[in-house]
Amino acid sequence: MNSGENKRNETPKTGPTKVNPPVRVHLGSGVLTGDRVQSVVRIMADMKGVYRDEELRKSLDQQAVVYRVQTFYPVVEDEEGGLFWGTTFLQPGLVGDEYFMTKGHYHAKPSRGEFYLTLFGNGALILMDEKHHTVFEPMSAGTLHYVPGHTAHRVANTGDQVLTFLACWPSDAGHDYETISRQGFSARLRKMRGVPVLVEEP
Ligand code: PAN
Ligand code: ZN
Repeated sequence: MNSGENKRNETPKTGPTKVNPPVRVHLGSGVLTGDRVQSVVRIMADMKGVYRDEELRKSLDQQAVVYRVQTFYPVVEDEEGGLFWGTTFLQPGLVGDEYFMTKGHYHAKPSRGEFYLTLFGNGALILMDEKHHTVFEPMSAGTLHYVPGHTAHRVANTGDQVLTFLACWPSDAGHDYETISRQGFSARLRKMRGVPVLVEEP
């Protein structure tokens, strides 16, 4: 047996992640089931400093669910070369004239991009580049959004039903919430005469 054959028969150090039973995306709801799926819930109390009117936010039910995220972790966090998959369920609602939204973040490894795919509802993907230029892309069932690297991203629910979207991002992307919590986005999405309008911050 030559060395080449020996090498072929060696057990690889890493290999496909076995998931049994398979992870499922329930297409009627977006719910993920299976091994290695974890959930986080964000309630109004977690949204400190996110809205223009912090006093109003504090006066609302602090236990109200704003969004839930389910994530499938086939590899450990920070592993280079892997991917994660998630579903976000963002409730409808307003804090003054601002829609319920996700906290928003840059990736901790800023070059890492991401895909979002809207399943249900209507919303807006708010994107800000590192020069603090902010735009938004309308979200509705079937819209596919590419979040480039070096771009902060946040989603607002502009509709009256739960906004459900799928996401896929690199396992070494990480989440930098701190920069957004300190600086915010350079524009706010506000409901004006019934429609979402991006208003630059002073
Ligand atoms: C998404 C988001 C999810 C929740 O999976 O993490 O929509 O938003 P926040 O993380 O800003 O609270 C994603 O962008 N992952 O990278
Ligand atoms: Zn992200």
